[in-house]
Amino acid sequence: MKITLITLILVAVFRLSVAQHDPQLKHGRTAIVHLFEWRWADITAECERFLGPNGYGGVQISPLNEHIIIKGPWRPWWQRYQPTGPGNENELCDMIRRCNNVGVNIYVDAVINHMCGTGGGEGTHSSCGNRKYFPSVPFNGWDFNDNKCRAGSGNIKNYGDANQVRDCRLVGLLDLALGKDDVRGKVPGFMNKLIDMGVAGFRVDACKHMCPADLQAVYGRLRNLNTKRFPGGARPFIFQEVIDLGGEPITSREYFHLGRVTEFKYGISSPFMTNRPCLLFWNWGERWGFMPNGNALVFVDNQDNQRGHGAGGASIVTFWDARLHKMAVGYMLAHPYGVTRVMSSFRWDRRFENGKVSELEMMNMVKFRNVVNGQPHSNWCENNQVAFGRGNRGFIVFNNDDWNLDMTLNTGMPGGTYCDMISGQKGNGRCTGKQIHVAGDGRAHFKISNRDEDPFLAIHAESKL
Ligand code: AAO
Repeated sequence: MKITLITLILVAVFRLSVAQHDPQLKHGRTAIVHLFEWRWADITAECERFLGPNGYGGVQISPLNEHIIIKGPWRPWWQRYQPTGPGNENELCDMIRRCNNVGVNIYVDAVINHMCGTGGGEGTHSSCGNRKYFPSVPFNGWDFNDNKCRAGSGNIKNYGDANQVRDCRLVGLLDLALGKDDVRGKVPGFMNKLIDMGVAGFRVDACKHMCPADLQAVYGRLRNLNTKRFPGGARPFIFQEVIDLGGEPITSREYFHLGRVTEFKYGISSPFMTNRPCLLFWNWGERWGFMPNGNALVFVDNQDNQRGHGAGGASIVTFWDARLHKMAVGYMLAHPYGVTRVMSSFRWDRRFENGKVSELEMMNMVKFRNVVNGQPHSNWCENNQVAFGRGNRGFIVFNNDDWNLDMTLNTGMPGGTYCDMISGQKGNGRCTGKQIHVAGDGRAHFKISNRDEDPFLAIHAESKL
């Protein structure tokens, strides 16, 4: 009996430690897109119309829990991050089923650290407020950390104090006592329902504010993925939001064994935002102090830092500078490091969160990433003109200088004529955009004007005529 118990524990720990890092992507797909604030019906349509046919691997959807309604002239996006109870999964079924049908996974943004703000207000489905009473879960006053918090205000004031960060309220949000078994027993139930419906995993919000041991207890209660959609024994993909730019007692490393972690150092050091000599970018990745490749979930910007919330501030490229943003996202999708997430957001007037969703899609670069997956990374650069190859399967060239790029470079690719996938497509045996002729020795001549709308070129094995 004793040996069996030890074996079971070891198997459980091993299963937990290795498998939640795998995004469970299908059919050679490699990239995730964050359809931030998109309605479920629009996501379903996008999966079938665009994401499935163009090789996207998955969608991160916004939190689906019941949430507070912020009264006022406009509904801020962040009201979704103030739960008042579990979500109404029925609205999700169709989306999850139809996206899975076209090879696109669904990852749910799970807000499990807290409930709504103490400001109160009416929830989408139930009331909220500092009474700490949430009948639809149910949670009551005993299920929060207020008695553990040592900060006078009850809120986190000092990120240098790990106890405050873990036991006090993040921006006033009622902090759940996940250290209590009956509290953390209620979280997996909500997540397991989604797993049974066919989701592939979760972005877990505000993990810095939860103890790794508590998260391990929650994740350990998650079922394997639905075998109608995924292989037997497949674990839900977990990517944990931890903002770690150094200088705080809580670090990303504490969460590595539980799943992947968001690497915020990646976005703020995008080659197109730092004026560091390009030669330094040849080993951009772990050698720059980023977390190990197998732990990283990477992105150029996210819903927070494109708005000045969270980390990164002015050193983040966003769609406000579309030219730089497209190059930064193109660089990310061409580069081998991490599991990549493209931000699909919406423009808004800086004064209030309004406006229509407009997609900044990099579908051809997603295809590029799929085609070069697993290939080594070579590098060339001069000033702000950067190029790199991915084995003999792909090559990309950027001109971020104030003058033209006019170079012959060794692509490492087989000779032939290739369609540039930035200025156009390959279709009906011809290129709709620029053509690149690669000689038998792999060398090709590239010309990129610094006045081009998109001053970069990308070719890959499947864009060859
Ligand atoms: C809203 C209102 C609040 C109000 C609250 C309750 O804005 O004024 O008090 O409701 O009524 C989102 C919005 C929040 C919103 C919230 C709830 O962004 O504005 O609050 O919904 O509606 C920390 C957390 C991180 C968190 C980030 C925003 O660690 O997990 O704050 N992000 C997630 C989500 C986010 C969401 C929540 C969490 C809450 O992505 O969308 O909030 O569910 C340092 C720390 C970071 C810390 C930041 C906070 O970062 O290291 O851990 O993030 O400070 O600003 C440099 C430093 C970097 C530093 C950064 C910012 O870059 O190197 O370390 O500066 O100071």
